[in-house]
This record gives sequence, C-alpha cells and structure tokens, in this order.
Amino acid sequence: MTSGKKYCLVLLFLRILFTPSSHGNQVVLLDTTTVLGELGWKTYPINGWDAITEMDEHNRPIHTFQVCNVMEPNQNNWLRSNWIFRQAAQKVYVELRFTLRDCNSIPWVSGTCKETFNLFYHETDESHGGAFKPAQYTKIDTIAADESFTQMDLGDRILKLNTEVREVGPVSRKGFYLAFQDIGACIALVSVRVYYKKCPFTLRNLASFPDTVPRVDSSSLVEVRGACVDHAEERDTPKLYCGADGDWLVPLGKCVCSMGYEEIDGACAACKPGFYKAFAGNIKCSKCPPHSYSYGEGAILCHCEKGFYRAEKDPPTMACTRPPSPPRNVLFHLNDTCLLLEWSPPSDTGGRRDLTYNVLCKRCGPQPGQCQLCGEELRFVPRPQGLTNSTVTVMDFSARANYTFEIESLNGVSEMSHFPRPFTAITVSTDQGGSAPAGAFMVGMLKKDWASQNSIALSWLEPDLPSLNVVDYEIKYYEKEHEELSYSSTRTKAPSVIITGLKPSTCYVFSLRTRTSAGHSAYSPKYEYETTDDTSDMASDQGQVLVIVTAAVGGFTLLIILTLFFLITGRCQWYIKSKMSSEDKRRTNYQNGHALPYPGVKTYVDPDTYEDPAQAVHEFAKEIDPTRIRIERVIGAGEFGEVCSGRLRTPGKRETAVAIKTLKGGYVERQRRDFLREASIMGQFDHPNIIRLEGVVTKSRPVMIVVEYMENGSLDSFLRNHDGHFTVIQLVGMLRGIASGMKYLSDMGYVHRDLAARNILVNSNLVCKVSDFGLSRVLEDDPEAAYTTTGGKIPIRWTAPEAISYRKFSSASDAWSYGIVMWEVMSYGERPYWEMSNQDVILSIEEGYRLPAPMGCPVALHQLMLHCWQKERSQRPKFIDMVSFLDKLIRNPSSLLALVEDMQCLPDSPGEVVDYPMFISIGDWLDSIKMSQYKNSFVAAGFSTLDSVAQMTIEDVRRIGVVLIGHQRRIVSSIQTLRLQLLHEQEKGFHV
Ligand code: ACK
Repeated sequence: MTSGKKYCLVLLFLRILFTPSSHGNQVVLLDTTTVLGELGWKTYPINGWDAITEMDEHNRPIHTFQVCNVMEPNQNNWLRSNWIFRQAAQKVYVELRFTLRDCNSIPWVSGTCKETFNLFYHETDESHGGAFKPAQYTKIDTIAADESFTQMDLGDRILKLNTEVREVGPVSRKGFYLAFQDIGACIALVSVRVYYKKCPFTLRNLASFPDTVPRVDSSSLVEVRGACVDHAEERDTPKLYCGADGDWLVPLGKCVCSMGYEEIDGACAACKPGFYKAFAGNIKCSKCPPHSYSYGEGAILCHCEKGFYRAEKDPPTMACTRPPSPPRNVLFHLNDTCLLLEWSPPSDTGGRRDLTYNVLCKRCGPQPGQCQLCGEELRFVPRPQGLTNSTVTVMDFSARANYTFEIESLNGVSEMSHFPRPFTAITVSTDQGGSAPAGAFMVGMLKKDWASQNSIALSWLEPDLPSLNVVDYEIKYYEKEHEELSYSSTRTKAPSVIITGLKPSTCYVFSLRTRTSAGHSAYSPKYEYETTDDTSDMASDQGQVLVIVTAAVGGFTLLIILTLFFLITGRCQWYIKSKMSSEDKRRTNYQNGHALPYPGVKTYVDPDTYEDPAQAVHEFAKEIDPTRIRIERVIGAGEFGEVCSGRLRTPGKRETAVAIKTLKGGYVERQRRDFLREASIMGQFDHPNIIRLEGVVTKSRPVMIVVEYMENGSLDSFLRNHDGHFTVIQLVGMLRGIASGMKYLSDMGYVHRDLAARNILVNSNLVCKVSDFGLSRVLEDDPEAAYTTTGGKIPIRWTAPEAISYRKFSSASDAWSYGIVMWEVMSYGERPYWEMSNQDVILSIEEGYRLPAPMGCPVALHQLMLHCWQKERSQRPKFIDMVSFLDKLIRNPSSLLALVEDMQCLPDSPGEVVDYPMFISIGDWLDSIKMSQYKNSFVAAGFSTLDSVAQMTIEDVRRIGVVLIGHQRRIVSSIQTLRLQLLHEQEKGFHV
C-alpha cells in the first residue's frame, strides 16, 4: 500500500472532526465544504494532488485534496481553485484546514520529505478556463503545520487538524484564483474557505446603517452615515464607523421619533388615539391634556373640546381652557371726588391665570333703558380696560347722576369664544350713595337668628374682599307700620347684632350698610322680621340666645353667662349638698367640673370610685334571671367574649330583641370587674341615642350584659356595606342623633374617649346610638387619672391632639372625635387619613393638615368638621351647639345643597377657616394623601401643576388610570380641598 492510499483511511475520521466555521460579519466567497457537486479544481501534474470526494452521513460530499510524494525528490505539484468572484471584497481571507505528516515518522525520506506547502493567488477579471501558468501567480505564504501527525498517531487514530488563515489584498480585479504548491509533503487539504469581512446592516439610535466593507488598511475606519428609520428625524447626524474586523464602532449622533410618534422597540410607532406628541424627541406620547381629545393615531396635537380653547401662545401640553365667569361681589365706595369699584375674582377662571378685567361705564337716565356710554370726561385709574387687579378708581364723575358699570372678566381665550361675554353690573347713584342691583355685591343677606318678644338677633355674612377694611356695620330699623318716617340705627363691629327694646308681635324693617375706611356702602335691601308674642316658647328662645350670643358676641359674653351660671348653680349646690347623703356627696365629687350638669340632668358617677365595684353594678344595672334570656345566635366577638343576639322576656311585657355580651369562661376577677364596668356606666344613661342597658347576669355563669338589639350593627360597617345609599338628610339625621347622645353624655359630665363610627350602633330605623363605654375614665378630680389609660391604646386617628400628647380628655376632645365620626359618615365608612401611619397622622395634624371634605359633602358639614378640629380645644363647638346647628340644616335642607366642590358657594365659615398647608408640587400633594403611585399618571396626562389638578373632575381622575374607587374618592375629595386652598390663597392675594 502506498502512503497515499494509507492516507485515505485518515479522511474517514476527518468527517467527524470537521465543522465549518462561520460568522455574521463574513461574506463567504468560497467554501469547499458546502459545494455539492464536483469542485472541478485543476491539478498539475496529473499524478500530483489527488482529489478525493467522500460522502458524509447526510450524503453531502466532502472534498479533500491530498498529496504524499514524500519519497521522490523535486516535487512541484500544483492544485488550482476555480475562479472566485471577488464581489465587494477589498481584502480576502483564506482559511485552510489540513493535516500534515511529520517527516520524521516516515522512514527513508530524509532528503525528500517536506513539511510545508505554498499558497499563491492570481487576480483576473474573468475565468481562464483550464489555462494555468504558475509564473503568473503571486505567493501569499508558505504554510506550515502547527501540528503534524505520525504513524503512531494514525495507529491511535489521533488526527491533528491545522487551521491557517491568510489575508490577501488589496484585491481589485473582478476575481482571482488560489493555487497550492506542494514540494514533497504529505498533506490532506480538508477545506478551503475564502471570505471577506463586512460590518453588517444594523439599527442604532433609530438610524439604519447598511452593510459596509471595511478598508484594507486595518488602521483606518469607514465612516458611515445612518438613515433615520420611518417617522424619525435626525438630531445630530447619526454615524457609525466600520472597523477592519467588521465591527461597528463609535456611534455618534441620533435620530428621534417625529411628532405623533414614539419609540417602541427601536422603531417609531404612532401615538394611540387619546394621546399625542407635539414635539420630535425621545419622549413618549402623552395623554391629551384636560378638555382635549385626539381621535386618530399619530396625533401631534389634541383638539379642544367644545367650549374650550387654546390661546395662540398656549403650549400644546396645556389643558384647553375657557373664558372666565364674571367677577363677583362688585362693591363700590363713594366719596366726593372718587368712586372706588372693587370686586372678587370670578369663581371660574376658566383654568387660566391671565385674568384681566374691563370696565364699561354707562350713564343712565331716570327711566330704565335710558343709558348711553359714558363720555371721555370720566377718568379711570389706572385704566378702564385690561385691569389686572380687581379694583379701579373712577374720577371726574358728575354729581347727581346714575352710572352703571359693567365689569367683565377676560382671559387669554375670551376672544375665541363666540358667546357674549358675561359681566357683572353695578349701579351707582352719585347723589345718594348708589344701589346694588341683583348680582352685585351686598353685605350678605340679613338673616334672623332668633326673635323674642322684645328683641331680634340678626346676622349676616361678612364681605369676603380682603382689601375691604370694614370699620363697622350700621343697622337701620323701624316699625313697618310707621314706614321710614323715623328710624333707629345701631352700629356693630361683629357681623351680628341683637336689637333690643322692640315691641312684641311687631314687624320691623331692617337694612344694613358697611362702613369701610373708604366710606359707606349702599344699604342692603330691606328685610322684615317680627318679634314674638307673650306665649312663645321661652325655653327655646333662651336656648337660641345661648347659641347665638355665644357665636356672635364671643368668649367674653360666654364668660359672663357662665359666671352667672356658676353663681346660680353654685348656690343651688350649696343648698343641695347640705341635704345630701355621703353617697350623694361622692357623686358630686366626681362630676366633671368643666362640663357642668344642667339642672334636672343626672350626673355621671364613676364606678371606679366604689370600693366594691359589684356595688356599682347593683346600683346601676338590674340583675336579670337568666331563664328570661334566650340566646339565638352569635353575632360577633367582643373584647371579653362573644356577642350574641337573642330575646328577653319581661313579665307583663312583650319579648324584646336583645344583644347579649358574654364574659368568656376562665376569666380573672379583674376581667370580670372591667367587663361589668361597662354595664355600671351604661346603666346610668337614659337617652334615645345611647345604647340602653336591659340588665346584667352576675349571679350565674356565663356573666352577661344584656342591651337593646340594634338591627344594623355598628355604623362603620353598616355605611361601608351601603356606600352611597342614603340622602344627605338621612346622613345628617344620623349625625344629629350621635351629637344628641354626646350632648347628653357631656351634660352628665361623662367623657367617652373612644367616639368612633365603630362604636356607634344603628337600629332598623337608622337611629344611631352611642355605645362602647369601655375606655371611659373620670379625669377631673384625680390629676393622675388623666395620665392613665387602663388596658387601652389611644385611637390616634379619632383623638384630639391634647389627648394624645398629654392625655387631656374632655368633652372638647370628644368633640374632635365627633368631627372624625362626621367625616366617617359622610365618606361612608372610609378610614380617616386612609393608610397614613399613626405617626404621620400626628405630624400632619400638628402641621395644620385636616381631612378634606369627602366627595359630595355639603360645605356646612365640612365646616363643622373643621370647627371640631380646632387645635385650641376651647374653640371647638359644644355638642349643644352642634345639635342645634344640625337641626337647622335638617329644617332647611337647601343649606346642604352647596357642596364643597361648588366653588362659587365658598362659605363663610362658622368659625375660623383652618389654614391647610400649601402644597407646592403634585408630588408633595400626592405624597400627603398617600397616593404617590399615581404621580407619573398625573404628569403623563399633562396635570403637572396644582392649578390644573384643581380643575380635574372625577372623569379626569378615572381617565388618567385611577381605577380603584377608594383611590378615586380620596383623590377627588382632596382635589376639592385643594381648590378651596387655592381659592383661599388667591383671596389672600397669593398666587400659586
Ligand atoms: O358590626 P356588627 O354587626 O355590630 O358587629 C359587632 C359585634 O357585635 C361585636 O361588637 C355587634 N353588636 C354589638 N352590640 C350590638 C347590639 N346591641 N345590637 C346588635 N349588634 C351588636 C356589632
């Protein structure tokens, strides 16, 4: 066997070892492993290189060339490839895979055997067919093997495949040949791969870069300019550099998505309907700003809804706006030389800040409609048009003339609206001080608070113009029968007055004017009120006097009244005390000093003052024979055991439904005492709004407290289960009941300490009753007692700051809790301060934050809440006042129509308006209501200023992606507060 034949064996193993290599940045010009038919390469001479084609397991040919004339001298065997088309290559790479036999391993070949071969090439523009002239070829390199194999390797079936790559170039003709010269080696050329390198097509920074062939000179790069992808435009020219190895280097510049398109996965996609993108850039499409829309895809701008406009200079990100409503509360001050007109800004600024005013003057004759525009003689300071402040001074007017001033508000989009501009007019008569027509400012409505035989109490709203320096008010009145022939007048600094010395059952006419530093206003319209006759209900009259006087005349009067009260009741007490038993004395000792019992009202006795608590139970609670009780089912779990419902039989009476609180077995004496303590407290009360104690079972097991059954269970869960089911009047009715129960408790000198909706029970008639008397302790006589709470944590969210900080519990702290209950009721059982931590609640209260009005909450109720949350406890309303306030609301349901969200109905508060902290950013605001997760949604939808947020409706809130009803509620009610704040600030003269 010749060595050449032996070599054939080797090839069988090569198939298994051989795997062609390929790379993404290579363009292959020739790969012998992929040629299916004959290769057709030429060999010279014929007995030199031998072409062997094997088949692999997939029946594909493996083309191999071998030569092994190692024993014969002067070998010169050529193998020439076919013509290879150069394509775009400037430099080509030739990758050879071969095996080479170690000459030392072949005996007798020392002079003739070689271990290298030579690689040549020849460039031509076309194929030469069979012609081959070695002299035309240029040598690329001598190829030696890194690894040669021996006979032994063969025996061990070890094959040592070499891979060598050589660069050829620059090449410039259309094609070229490769040639392999053997000079006496034993070689098997297993594969030849010819390729050139390119930088492949790529997308970078929204630009596409084509396939690029690198330079031959490996040190210089090809600069390639990218083309922006569809719907993108160049920012800085996008460039990449193609390196010699086919790698893209140094990206520069970029493209950005055009208007109406946003980048998604390296391409520019059209904005969806409802979104827009007004600028080219790497930003996302934004939701259309409020009051605008986009229907189709790829919107570059959102169109304004009907009635809303965008001023020329408004950015597309801004909400569409509308013209403002007319100015409010126009008022004038007249003296001999000048007339000052002043007004409040419109309730609706249309969502803009560029508010101005125009004043149009008409001079009118005595008949209506006889008006003509004022002449030039009238001077307006600073000017009649384009006023930025809500005031103007008019000079050089004629005496004894009637002028009508029409004041209109304008903003940047007023010109765009086709509707006539609304204005507010005021008529000024220069000879008598003028008169205010409907719609113009008047010093509030003159309202009768109460009347008695000889007096009438009146009150009115103060003008809400901060710049008005009210000196005092003058009230003119006369008997209606006597016309205006003779009248009396009185002055007051407060917005209320009690006019005394009147005749019983007589109708009086009242009107009012304001004196400011600039002079007198016009008189208000006339109001007629009557004094009562002798048979009127004195008691209610006195009650009203107490309330009104307290509200109107303030603390001083109250002090006098209380002093008198002390004197009277003090004397009575001296008399009563001298007749009291020692038991009675104990009761008096534990009266709550600051909440004096009213005559005829029992006082509360703290069961803890009994040496034997069992005695207190027996004194205040009836012992029930357990056979009279039928337990029906368990309805809940109390602190000491199960709460059941059942029936109670009372001899001679109908069976009644009862709730039975049980003391679970295994209790210690202290638990039994604490459990029965509630009964000892409850048993002292007798009021329709306090849960009624039927009795106790103490002489047998289980120990039980039996109370009246309340079909609807506790108020908080009841409201949560009936969200939105009740009318405002029904809710106010519930609140009135609770206030009435609390009035009773505070009259008795009892401080609840844990007033919360969860501790109010509701019966089938929606009557609310205060329950849960577990936390209560008498505070007054024992200073230590104020600092201890047995077994209870303070319910932070419901508790007044002074009670949290230094355990100062009082009826005033109960009033604070009552405000929180009001909030719970009006929000249908929402958790006060939502998920804020207790610590945050304490801090925010300290900083002045107060719960905003729940959605749909009448202004009057939120104001009462705010009143309950006065920091200064003496300023909080008393329960007696709250009951009568709520009664008034119920009697006059129209007073509940003004909701907090209705801006124009901004109330004058019954007390001082609490200053909220002013948030400066959307983020701060959302943080404060624990809704920061929606920050991006607000901003993405274009609500990036508090002003714009203040305009949002519930629909807007839903549209920006707030899906949870609770969150919608919280955000909307906070928006209402925000509006109030902004308005409040605006009226104080701040601009946010
Ligand atoms: O919310 P509820 O149904 O009302 O669940 C609690 C439970 O017992 C544990 O306190 C209910 N409950 C307490 N007292 C009464 C009562 N007098 N009438 C009806 N249910 C009551 C309360």
